[in-house]
Amino acid sequence: MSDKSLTSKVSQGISRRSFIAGTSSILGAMALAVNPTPVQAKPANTSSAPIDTGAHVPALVIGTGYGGSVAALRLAQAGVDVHMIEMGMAWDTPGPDGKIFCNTLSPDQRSYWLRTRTKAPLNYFLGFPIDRDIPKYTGILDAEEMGGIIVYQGRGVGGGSLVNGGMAVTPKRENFGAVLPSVNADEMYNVYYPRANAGLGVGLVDPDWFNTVDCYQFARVGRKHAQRSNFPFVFVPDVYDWDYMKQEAAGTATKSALDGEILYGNNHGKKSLQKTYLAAAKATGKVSISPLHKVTTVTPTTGGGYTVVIEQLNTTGDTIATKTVTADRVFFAAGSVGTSKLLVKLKATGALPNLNNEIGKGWGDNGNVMCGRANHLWDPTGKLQATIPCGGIDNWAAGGAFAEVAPLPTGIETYASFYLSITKNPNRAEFSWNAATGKAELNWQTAWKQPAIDMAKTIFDKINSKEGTIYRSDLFGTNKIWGDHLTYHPLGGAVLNKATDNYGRLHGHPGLYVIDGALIPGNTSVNPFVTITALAERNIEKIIATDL
Ligand code: FAE
Repeated sequence: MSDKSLTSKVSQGISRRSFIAGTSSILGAMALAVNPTPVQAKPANTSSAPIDTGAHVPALVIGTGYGGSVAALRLAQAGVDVHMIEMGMAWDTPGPDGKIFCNTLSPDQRSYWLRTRTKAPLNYFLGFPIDRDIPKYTGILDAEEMGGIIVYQGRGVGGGSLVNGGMAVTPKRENFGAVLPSVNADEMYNVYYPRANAGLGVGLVDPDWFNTVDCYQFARVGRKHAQRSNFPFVFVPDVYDWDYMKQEAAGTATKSALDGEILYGNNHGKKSLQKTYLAAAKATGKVSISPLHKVTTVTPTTGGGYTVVIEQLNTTGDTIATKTVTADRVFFAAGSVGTSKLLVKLKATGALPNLNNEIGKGWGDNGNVMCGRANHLWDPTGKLQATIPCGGIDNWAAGGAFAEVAPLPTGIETYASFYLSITKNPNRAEFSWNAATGKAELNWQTAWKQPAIDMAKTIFDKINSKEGTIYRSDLFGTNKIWGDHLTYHPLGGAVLNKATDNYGRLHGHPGLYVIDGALIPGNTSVNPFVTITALAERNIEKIIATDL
């Protein structure tokens, strides 16, 4: 199928007007027009019957995040029937309060995946812990504790797109060679990044509006401090519907980003995958989704294809049925951690004995580290803060850090500037199978964040010195400056051209593919989901053309 026909087909099920042209760099993105029209598609309805035991499907996709959604849409458009298996909930039905998602400031059972207490990334304020008890439930955000790091991930139909900040950043082209060394950059920047940006509905904040509106005062303070220390401040595209946010600010639409909604889902405004790729996939009539279903085993079937064992869960996480189905092809799109954990288990237990020794390797945290700065009283950051970040400080070339100016939407004036830095941290970890516990483990060490801290300091030590300010030490504990205990951006574990061929085909087992963040060797230099989407677009196009 040609690029042109694929591009034209993405718009089936979604208004073509809702798409804008893609971008090839952060700076280039500043020239983008603001998306004029909100996405028209309704969230994907996942109420079709879940998969039955004994079923046979031509293509089974494990996970409904970025990689899985791209694979499902493109396979369906090529005429293939697809079934997607998702361990999280559908997130298409309002709760008793009339809302699908709960608020960041008042988390209830919907907030966390099978926890009895919240595990907020920023878990202290003024030195006091802010986590609270909640009923155990298959909530939307998983804070998965993997040895020396907590890996935050979205759970539900839409994967990470349900919980993330929507920052949709294409790496600068000069950095791409280090991101995906075996991939042709010309193809990515001419074809697949634009296609991904269009499919995701990426847009840029209106700079004039940004300059005046209360809810971005925190970002304007961030810009002022960056520029006074001679760092470039760049606007960063996002998948939030900026027209909708203007209406929120004007008081003519129900508030979402301006009401603290983000970490546990946005009820309005954010163009999650449910409104873009998954809506288009459902509109083909060839894609079904089984929420609250978790894949546990994949083995070759005698005579060809694969046998897949799936556990059906209830909302407290118990297995209520075990189903066995067969598939001609299986796409691993369970996210970097989900795909890596499955593959190391399947290799070690002999279910997929021919997988190679690269499985589980090359895992990185995208160099994530967070910090806050205490501003002077004449530099308030505003008690109303949009939850959607839209700007960053670029010191990648000189200091190895790209810092997004993040909101602290507490509803009160904090005089704090808050940042998530993506750094060039070179440390990589490996998943392995522990037969005694029956679990996959990751050997990341907390101390491996030190290079990330050092790189972030190239920005914030300088700004603090220039402004006469200090780091906040009350946000991640008592007297703790750095949020070095977590990542939002897990990448790697089944690296492209190592664990797979250069298009995601797993070595040793024809018909098995990896198509998610597990392919990317640990760092994208910016926020990762546009790169995950673009790589999936590239790989599925090749797979459809040559394997089907
Ligand atoms: P992902 O979206 O994680 O989807 C995997 C899906 O597979 C999930 O829905 C899982 O529930 C499901 N799954 C896992 N195991 C199984 C199994 N065994 N059986 C069935 N289903 C399974 O994967 N990135 C950005 O670019 N910009 C941002 O602003 C940004 N902010 C973030 C904020 C937060 C709080 C978090 C958690 C992440 C953020 N990210 C951001 C990262 C981004 O969401 C992430 O890189 C992508 O979602 C990864 O996409 P994948 O397709 O690899």
